[in-house]
This record gives sequence, structure tokens and C-alpha cells, in this order.
Amino acid sequence: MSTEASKKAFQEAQELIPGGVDSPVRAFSSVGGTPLFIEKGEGGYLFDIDGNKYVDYVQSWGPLLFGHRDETIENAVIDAVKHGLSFGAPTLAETQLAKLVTQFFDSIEKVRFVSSGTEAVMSAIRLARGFTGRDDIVKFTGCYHGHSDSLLVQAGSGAATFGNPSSPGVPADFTKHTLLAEYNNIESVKQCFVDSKDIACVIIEPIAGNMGLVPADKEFLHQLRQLCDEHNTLLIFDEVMSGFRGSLHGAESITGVKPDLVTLGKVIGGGMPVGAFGGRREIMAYLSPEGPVYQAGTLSGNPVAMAAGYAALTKLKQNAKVLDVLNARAVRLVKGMQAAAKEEGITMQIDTRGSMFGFFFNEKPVKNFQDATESDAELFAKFHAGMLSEGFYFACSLYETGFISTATTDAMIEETIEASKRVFKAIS
Ligand code: KE4
Repeated sequence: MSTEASKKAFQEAQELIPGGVDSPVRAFSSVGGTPLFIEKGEGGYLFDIDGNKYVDYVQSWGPLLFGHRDETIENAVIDAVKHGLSFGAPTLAETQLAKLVTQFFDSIEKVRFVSSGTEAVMSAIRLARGFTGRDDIVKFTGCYHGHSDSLLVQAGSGAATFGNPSSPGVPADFTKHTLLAEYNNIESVKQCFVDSKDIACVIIEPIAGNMGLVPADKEFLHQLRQLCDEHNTLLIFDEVMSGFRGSLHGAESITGVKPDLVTLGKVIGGGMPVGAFGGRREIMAYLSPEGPVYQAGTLSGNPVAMAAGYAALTKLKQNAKVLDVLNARAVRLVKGMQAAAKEEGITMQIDTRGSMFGFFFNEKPVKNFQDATESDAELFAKFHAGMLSEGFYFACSLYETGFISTATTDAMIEETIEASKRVFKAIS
């Protein structure tokens, strides 16, 4: 399999774009090798500019629940484009998508659309601070909520829960209001409420997908809800990745824990740039122009993006069991690969939620970020490279999640398992 054209394209791109990519994870830094430059996608397949074909388990990091070039979504976009690309004025498309989103999520009574998950989370945090009149927020180590300043935080020194910037360019002042807790550890959250009496919100990925796939324990989420209620602190579920991927009606529908605000993205844009945040009517009423908390965006609610998202969610509304079907395939895939790994003496921790799947090369179950960091990253890199050479495109970091789309056939799953047998034999 030649990737000469990608190698040449990557060199050229690096002259003009930092790292040759427009988002860091795409650079293959943690797995090595050259990122593939993609020519096109068709159904469950990606094709690179060298003409190689891959079964796609990344699906643009989640948005493409219906695979590449889904006919319904593509036609909706083409029709929308023929009416114009953008108006900067309200359109019926926004109200239509808002109606669908609020129908799917009980906790979302009103919603605001933006152009990315980062923008959705940044805005939801500002709204929570404005609504409560408090400044501090709590996030969990290992959860990723986009790249807004107050969320680019790493654990502070020692037992202190207050975070430090995880990136240059973020002033310490911008992160001194961000406290860090440990995922699935309610005692660490209680400590935050000791260290601060001014917590506006706790934000969590209820099905974490950015430390690998690590779902929160149901009991932990119930305790989190109770703790937030005791302190009049808002609970924000960041479902930018897990929304419509882990469940159709939100993590609240599988855990029984109702958040105050939810952030969404990816699937709700059908592959086009859409983010959203929504929640209780009384909270959303604080958002400009109805309320005092400012938030805005030139391309927010873009009619072409709304059309793609509406087509995608309408397909979901017509196919309520789709995630059950995709979960069966996800389970088959990870169990098949786990068995293949075991044949070669390799231990693989596996998990799935809906159309999401994850695995770690780790001797023990992964319950938080610390556990995830103890996984074998070197073996992951070898697995990734081996599967790529066999024509299977997995996420290029062990801290990501894999996805099954409606275009990922049973045959593809079986071919993937067979290829993994060859790869595990080669790398063990
Ligand atoms: P975006 O700004 O990338 O649209 O969304 C940020 C975001 C917010 N919240 C969660 C739970 C997310 O997973 C994300 C983005 N996810 C990553 C994949 N792990 C996007 C891929 C990338 O950064 O290129």
C-alpha cells in the first residue's frame, strides 16, 4: 500500500498550515507515520489520495452516523444550497431543528445553535456563570470540552483542586476559577465544594470519549446530581460526542440523571458545522437577547448546516432502534478483536455505548484518566499502523473513541476482526 501522495501532500501542507493540519489530533503525532490525505468518502469507506480504501471507524470523529454521502442528507444540503448559503437572519430551518432536538432530549426545553462544540460549551459555561452569579466551575481530568481558555486546564500541584493552564497562551488568571475532579470519584467532587463556595456548574462528559471510551458509573452521576442540588450548582452534560451516538435521548435516558444544561454537536450537524446548547427554560431565558448573558455568531444556525442536521435527526426519528443495531455490531467488533488479542497473549479492555466503542491495551478496567494513561500506548500505535496497512482506519490516538455507522456492515466487522488476528500475530 503506497502512501507517497499523502507523504508529499503532508510536506507541502506543513509549509503553510501549522503541523500540516487544521486540528492537532489529525497529525498522527501519538501513533507516528504520515496522516492520510483523504480524497473522498463513500458509505462506510474512506479513500486516500493514493487510491487506498479503508473501512472508516472515525467518521469525522463522530458526526457521520449514516456514513459518507448519505443520500438523504446530501440531497437536503443540495436543496438548501439552491436557496442560498447564509442570510444572517432567522430561518424556519432553525426552528425545525430546534423542535427535533427538544423532542429527543427531555432536559432541553430551549436550545441555541452555534458552529462548533467548543462554542457550545464555552457559551453554556458563560450562561451557567451568568445564571448563578458564580465564577468557579468543575471539570474532570480526562474529559475534553473543546479548546476555550477556562477548559484548557490540567491538575494543579499537590492536592489542590484548582487547575493550571494546560496550554501556553492561557493566562493562569483564566484558569483559577476552574477546579479539577477525578472521573467516577465523588469524593474528589466533594473536595471541590470544600475548596470553593462559588461553583456555578459542574461539566462532565456522561459518556467520556476523550480519554478513550470511559462511561461514568450510574451511581456516580446520581451522587453528582445530588451534590449539585445541595449547592444550587448547575450540572452540564457535555454530549457533543455522545449525543445521538451513545443514546438517542441523552445519557439522562439511560442513567435517570437529568442535567440542567446539555451541549451537543457532531451528529446534529450531519457532517456540517453545528454545535448547540440547551436546557431548562428559566436558564436559557438568561441568554441574549432575551436575557443579559451575551452570546452570538455570524454563521450560527446556518441554513445549509441546519438542513443537514434536520435530515440526520429525522432519519433517527424514523428509526428509533438504529443504535441498538449499531451497538450489536460494536459489541461484535470489540469482542472479536479482544479474542484475537487474547490468542496472542494481549489483554484488551473493551466497552461500547450505542454506536461508540473503545478499547485499551491494559491489564485492568479503565475507570478514569489515570487508569487510561497506564494503557500500552506503544502497542496501540503498532495496532493502529498495522490495521491501517490492512485497510482499516481507527482513531489515531488511544484517548479517542471508535464509531460504527449505519454504513458499517457486518461483513466489514468480520473483515476487521480477521485483519486484527494478522496484526496481533505480527505485533505481539
Ligand atoms: P469541536 O469544537 O471540536 O466541534 O467540539 C469540541 C468538543 C466538545 N466536547 C466534546 C465531548 C468533544 O468530544 C469535542 C470534540 N471532540 C474531538 C474528538 N475527541 C474533536 C476532534 C478534534 O479535536 O479534531
